[in-house]
This record gives sequence, structure tokens and C-alpha cells, in this order.
Amino acid sequence: MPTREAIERVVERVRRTPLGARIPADWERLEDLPFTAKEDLREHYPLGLITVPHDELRRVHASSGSRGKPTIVAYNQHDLNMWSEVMAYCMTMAGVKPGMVVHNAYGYGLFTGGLGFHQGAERIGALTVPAGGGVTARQALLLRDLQGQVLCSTPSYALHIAQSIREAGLGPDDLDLQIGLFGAEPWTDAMRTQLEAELGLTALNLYGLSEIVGPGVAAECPEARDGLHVMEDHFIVEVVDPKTSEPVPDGTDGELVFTTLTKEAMPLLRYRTGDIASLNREPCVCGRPFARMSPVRGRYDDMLIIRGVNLYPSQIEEALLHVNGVSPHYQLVVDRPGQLDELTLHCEGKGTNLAARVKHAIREQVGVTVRVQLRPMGEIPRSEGKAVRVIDRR
Ligand code: DLL
Repeated sequence: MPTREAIERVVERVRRTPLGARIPADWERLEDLPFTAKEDLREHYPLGLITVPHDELRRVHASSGSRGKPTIVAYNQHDLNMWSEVMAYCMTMAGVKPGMVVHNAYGYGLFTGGLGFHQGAERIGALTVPAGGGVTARQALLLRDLQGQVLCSTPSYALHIAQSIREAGLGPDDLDLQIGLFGAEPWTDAMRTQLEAELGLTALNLYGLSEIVGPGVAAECPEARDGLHVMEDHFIVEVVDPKTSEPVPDGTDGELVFTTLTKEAMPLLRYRTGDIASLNREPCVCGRPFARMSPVRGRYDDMLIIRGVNLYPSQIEEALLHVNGVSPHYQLVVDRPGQLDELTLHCEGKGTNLAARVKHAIREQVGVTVRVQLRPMGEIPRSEGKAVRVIDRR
């Protein structure tokens, strides 16, 4: 845990914002400090939580939430440097070295993915290919012709790129890919296996959110690939029960909460991410001292309750991708035709009794009964950024 002085520095900054009034004068520990929620950022849209003079701001980004106003976040030069540094740390940890070719297929723009990876790669001294999202057929050619060694994209977009590589008549052996840095949405070990086979790389998970800085809050080490090391020099991590807000023990799932320690323009105290994961403070085989968070299962808001069973779309993904013959593209449609929720899984694939096998695998592994709609190959919309996994018709 960081020293009281380190926390005090953030507290003093946050006191300059409208949220400062909530901070008790006599706080002793982090737990005495108030939480910050997405609604606070919305209420003070666009730049009401800034603690530096406006002419010190150098950039804004926005979170990708699709509902309502975007959440604007702002950085001064110090913050942009810190962000490049955490990204360079995460990417170096993954094995990215000066001179390597980094193909960055995260979207550039208000989304933090594109510029976040771009700055990290430049900081390391890699050669960056700022491909961005979209024009997927061109991604395959660029990867081949510029000999991309590191692929940065959402895992769902990486699958789409893999498909376009196949369609161009190429395979992993025609490419130089070694490392994949995938994040911005939940993904499973089954997806990892698939991505590694199709692209011939080592797939690593990298986590972040714009409110805290962007990508670079936590990342897997290649040595263990067992949890994502939180960049604790810059962010304090807690896990709390999403309903009671009480801390949960290490190893227990709950909501991730982050406090920024070194951000200047828009510091946040105990920010409720809505993301569900657990913490592991056991030493890691890689020797890095940072606590590890489990992969994010999903957002608390995305949890589905199907006839009393709580589940995240990622649990369906894990079961689905173990069935032979299915493609890794899927969508879940939730409906409530009568009193009860009904879940339909739209997926693609080939093979005898495929729908029945998928249904059986999900019942066995997740404990829910879903309707399975097999769709012709290529009919499930392909993602160019964050995949839309759930369509809620309730
Ligand atoms: O998605 C930042 C990012 C870009 C992370 C590229 C990694 C790679 P936002 O658009 O603000 O920022 O969305 C943040 O995305 O609260 C999670 O719900 C989800 N998310 C991000 N990384 C992961 C991950 C970027 N590795 C929201 N696994 C977060 C699961 C993730 N979910």
C-alpha cells in the first residue's frame, strides 16, 4: 500500500474539484475516502473535474460507453508522459523491444486504444504502424509487407484480421508475428488458444480504462500469464462487493476500484470501474512485485440473470469455443417473451449436430439452457473494435 503522503497528494488535488467537498477532514486510511462513480464524471461533463489551468491541458479522450454523453478525460503533459511510461512498461514486459515492428490496429481518435499503444511503442523505440481499425483486408497486407511482429488490437478484431489473412491466402508462417497485445474487452483462455493458433503469436492481456489513464493500467507477464500486473506505482487497486461496497478478500470476485496516484489534470479517488475481477497478491514467478488482477469477466452491468443463474457473456464464450467446428464469432440475444428471460446464442460453424453440441456444452459448463441459432458462415457481424456480444431486447 502506498504511503499516506502519496495518497495525501491525490487527496489535496481532488479537493480543488467539486468532488472535494465530500472528502472528510479526518480521513485516516484509503477506505475512509469517498468513491467516485461514472455519474460524477457525467455530472461534471465535460471538464468540470480538472485540477490544472485549462491552458495546461494537452489532450482529451473519451470513454467508449455507448449510452448517453461520452465521458471526457483530460491530460496535461505530465499525464501524457506517465501514460507513455506505463504503456512502455507493459509492452516491454510483453517482450516488445526497440526496433520491433508494432502493428497497431486499435482505433485512433477519442478512444484511448490507438494513441495509448502508439505512445508506448514510440517510447520503447519500436517502429509503429498506425494501422487503426477498419479496412481489414489491408491489415493483412500491411502485416505481411511491413513484417509486423507485434499485433495490438481488440481480441475480437484480431480474429477478424486472422480471417482476412486466410482470405488473402496467407497463414501464420507467411507472417512475422510474435506477440499479440489484446484488450479493451473481455476475452477467455479459449479465445487465447484460438488467436495463438491462427496468428502464430503469444497472446497477452492488457487492461485499462480512459477514466484512469487508458490502456496500461495492468497487463499480463509472458512468464506466468496468470493475472495482469497492476501498475501499482501509479494506481492503487481495490476490489469491493458491488452491492455493499465493502472490500472483498483476495481471490474473491468483486468490482475493481482504482485511485490514481500520479495523474495531475484529472486525478480520481477510488473510481468504481464496474468491471468484475479478483486480486492475487502472491509473488509471481516473473519476480515483478505488482499485485495481479484476474482477467475481467465482464462489467457488472453486463451480467445476465437467466432464470436465476447469473452469468457473463465470457462464460458462454469459454464453453462455446471448446466445441469443435464453431467459429469464434458469436452474439447473445436476451429477450423476455413472457415472464422469463430467454437467451439465444447466434453462432456459426460446420459439423453434424452442431447446434445440439453447443447447447449441451453450455448446459454442462455454465448451467443454463440457451437456444442456439446456427447462422451461415460470415453472418455474425465482425468487430473492428469492441465487439457487441449482447443484444438486449427486454
Ligand atoms: O478500452 C482502454 C483500453 C484500450 C484497454 C486498449 C486495453 C486496450 P475504455 O474505452 O474507457 O478504455 O473502456 C474501458 O473496457 O472498464 C473494461 O470494461 C473494458 N476493458 C478494457 N480492457 C479490458 C481487458 C479502454 N483487458 C472498459 N479485459 C473497461 C476485459 C477490458 N475488459
